[in-house]
Amino acid sequence: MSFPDAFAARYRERGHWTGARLGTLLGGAPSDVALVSGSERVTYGELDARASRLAAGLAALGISAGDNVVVHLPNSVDFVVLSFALFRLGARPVYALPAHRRSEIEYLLAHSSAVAYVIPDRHAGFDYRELAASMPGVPRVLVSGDPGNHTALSSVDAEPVELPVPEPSSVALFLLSGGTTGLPKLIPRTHDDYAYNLRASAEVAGLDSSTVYLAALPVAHNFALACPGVLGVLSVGGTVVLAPSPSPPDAFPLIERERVTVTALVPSLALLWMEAVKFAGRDLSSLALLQVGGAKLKEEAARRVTPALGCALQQVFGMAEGLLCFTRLDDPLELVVTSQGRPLSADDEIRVVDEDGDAVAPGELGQLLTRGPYTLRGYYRAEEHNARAFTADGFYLTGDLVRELPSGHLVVDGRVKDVINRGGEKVSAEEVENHLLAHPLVHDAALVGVPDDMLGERTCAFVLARGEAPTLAGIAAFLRERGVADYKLPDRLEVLPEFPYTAVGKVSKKELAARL
Ligand code: OOB
Repeated sequence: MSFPDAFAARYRERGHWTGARLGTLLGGAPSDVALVSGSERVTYGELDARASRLAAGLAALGISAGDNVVVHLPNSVDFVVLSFALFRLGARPVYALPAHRRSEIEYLLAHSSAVAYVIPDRHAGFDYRELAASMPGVPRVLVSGDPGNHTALSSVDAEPVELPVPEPSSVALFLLSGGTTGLPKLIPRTHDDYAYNLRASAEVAGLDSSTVYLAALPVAHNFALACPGVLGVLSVGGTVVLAPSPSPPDAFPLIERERVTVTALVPSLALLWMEAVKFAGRDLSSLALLQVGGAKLKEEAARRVTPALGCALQQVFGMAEGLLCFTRLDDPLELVVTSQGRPLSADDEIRVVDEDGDAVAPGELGQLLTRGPYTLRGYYRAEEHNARAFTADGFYLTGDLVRELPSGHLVVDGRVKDVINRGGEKVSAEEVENHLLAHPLVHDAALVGVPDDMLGERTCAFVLARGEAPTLAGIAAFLRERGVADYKLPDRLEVLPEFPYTAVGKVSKKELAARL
């Protein structure tokens, strides 16, 4: 589903959509350093040349505009080169997270009718080649690193060729939704809308060619990819330092060595960094800005960021579906620590509504609905779900409960969607419940969020047993066997004789949560 003509015309007229294509958004001079990964330094000239050669190589394999490719790479030079190659080809990366496993990947490959699947050899102790080999019907596999029995990504190489230029209004890539029902939905992002997303984000974060950005979170996630993330930094000619993980032992030496100026974290990692910095003995003085988002940053923690890390804080409330809210660099400190920012674009439209869909009084809590120049109009191949996820006039129902301040800033305060936000990683209750129901000892299951100081929330699986009670270890092993990503495994298990029900006969998750 694309943007209606009248809206597209408006977004062009207002200068948001410029006709830019993502494949050409490299803002540095050829000799400037674009990427740093371990001991490797890649200049803009090299990045540009490598992307062109890879695009030509992919074209020679028969991959062309409109084809979908599942990209399952960690933070690496190949991730960036491949992304630019696909953008130039008009082929569309479907960005899976490194933590995803067989259950998620099988679904993504099938649902997107992917023509190729790109993996690392090993990452974080996991062999992705074995994962690829374990899936029947997997399309062509390309491996970054040692290919084993598959094809090496490095062998996909050809003299650059003239390629048809993609339409700016066409889909450039797919992001995954945190999932409100069952498996993740695919979010189509166009060249027009995503180019605007990253350009406006770069501006609001104050980036320029002197920026050194540490990509600590997975770059397959919208936040580290384009808010402003890797793409935003490259578009203004800055340098991206790719961290293998966001842990202080990996990240701090990189900040010190490369004089990193900006990075982005989820709240649980910000808390961890604020503790670790006391004992790390590392010089983080180059850091000027820390963006925090993905889950709610508590006010008390927000107040500690600048004293602990010596940098400014920018809260980011965003979603892969589009809408991004940022606190501004010149906002008063009180707003920066107590709100989740205000919309990025003057043309982001916001509605805060009650259960009947009617606007609440100004300042009251309600569900956030939004429409705008970089917010999707429909998920990919999900007609039925789209009918529920959008209003008739195209507003997306975020599932988040917010309060709007007179300044236009939003305070996020809960949600109506059945998703548990585990330190920024979104766990769809329905998806996990479906896996639990397949367990031979589980008669019924409900997954509920439990407040947690570090992660914000953890998960608790409530189950009704079929005879013998299952154990947490048994459940975890069973879900792993089914190929479910580790972050979705329940943190806690409670076996009950029966569930509490609501008046209409639904399992009362509210009451279950209250029992913990
Ligand atoms: C980001 O994107 P997603 O798609 O993984 O998750 C979106 C959801 C939001 O609907 C909201 O429920 C929650 O994550 N969220 C926050 C938040 N930022 C995201 N809840 C409270 N406070 C915040 N600051 O998480 C994402 C995408 C782009 C930039 C930043 C985060």
